[in-house]
Amino acid sequence: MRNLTVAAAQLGPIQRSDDRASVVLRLISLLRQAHDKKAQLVVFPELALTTFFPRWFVDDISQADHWYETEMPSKTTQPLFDEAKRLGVGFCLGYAELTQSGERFNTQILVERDGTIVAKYRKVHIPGHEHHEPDRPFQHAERYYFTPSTEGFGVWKAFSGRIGMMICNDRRWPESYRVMGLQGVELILCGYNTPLHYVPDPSQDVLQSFHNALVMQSGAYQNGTFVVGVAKGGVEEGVDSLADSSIIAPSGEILAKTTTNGDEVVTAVCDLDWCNNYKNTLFDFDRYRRPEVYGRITNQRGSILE
Ligand code: CDT
Repeated sequence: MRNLTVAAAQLGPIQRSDDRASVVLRLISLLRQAHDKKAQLVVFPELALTTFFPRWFVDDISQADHWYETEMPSKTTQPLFDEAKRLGVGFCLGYAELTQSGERFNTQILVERDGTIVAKYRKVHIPGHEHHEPDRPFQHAERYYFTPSTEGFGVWKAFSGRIGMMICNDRRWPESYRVMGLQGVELILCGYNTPLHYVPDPSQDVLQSFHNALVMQSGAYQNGTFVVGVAKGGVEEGVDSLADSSIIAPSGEILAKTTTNGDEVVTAVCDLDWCNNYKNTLFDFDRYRRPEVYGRITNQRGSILE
């Protein structure tokens, strides 16, 4: 048995007027609640330090610089690192990153129990639109604010297991899980901000909760891995977003799930050896996969109709 107690630390809304320091206090409170529940690793949502700012468009992107982090930890986020180290708890945190060379990424880091950053992941699948769409009730201009990462999906040895990360829209793509599955991933950490209203096709609105569970439970089962999905939920600046944070086993079963759309912690004991029940049987990749007939997966992007 390789038991790791993992916490999904869901956030309720962060309004535009909420400053970083107040958000960091909320994160520290969640960290302490998770520690009280014996958590060793605490997972926070995507863009956990600010409101989901891609819902607004600015003509000059430098006007949005204040939403991004230029260093990690920073003076404002250092107290979170300090408290995590003091408690001996690791964490995973999503934030907007502005690099020294001016690149903008939607980023998630993994921090070990000694306070060191052991891994950084930058979002691969960037959803939404590039340009201002004034007829929408709210923007989802992630493709304006973030460059898609070309680094792909890594898996890191940490917390006595193999840990991978993905961010929000990545969870809807089977390739995200599979690329990590092929590196033996045992625990995938995923923060998300998912508006309940999907502007391009509102018929999907009532299915948001179903689709969220569908993709993460399938990804877990088909790759024999735990998946932790953590929301920033509730009504943020008038936009209602999905909560439903959950911890999913390699069997595809949900082990823990939040019941509110506010700040909330749920935990589960994850025996990472459970992954082998799937990795060594039905999903023994080396025995059963047929990569020689999967060429289209990497050779083409869109469908080709003949
Ligand atoms: N943050 C993020 O990636 N959200 C998307 C919303 C749908 S695309 C407008 C998601 O896949 O949940």
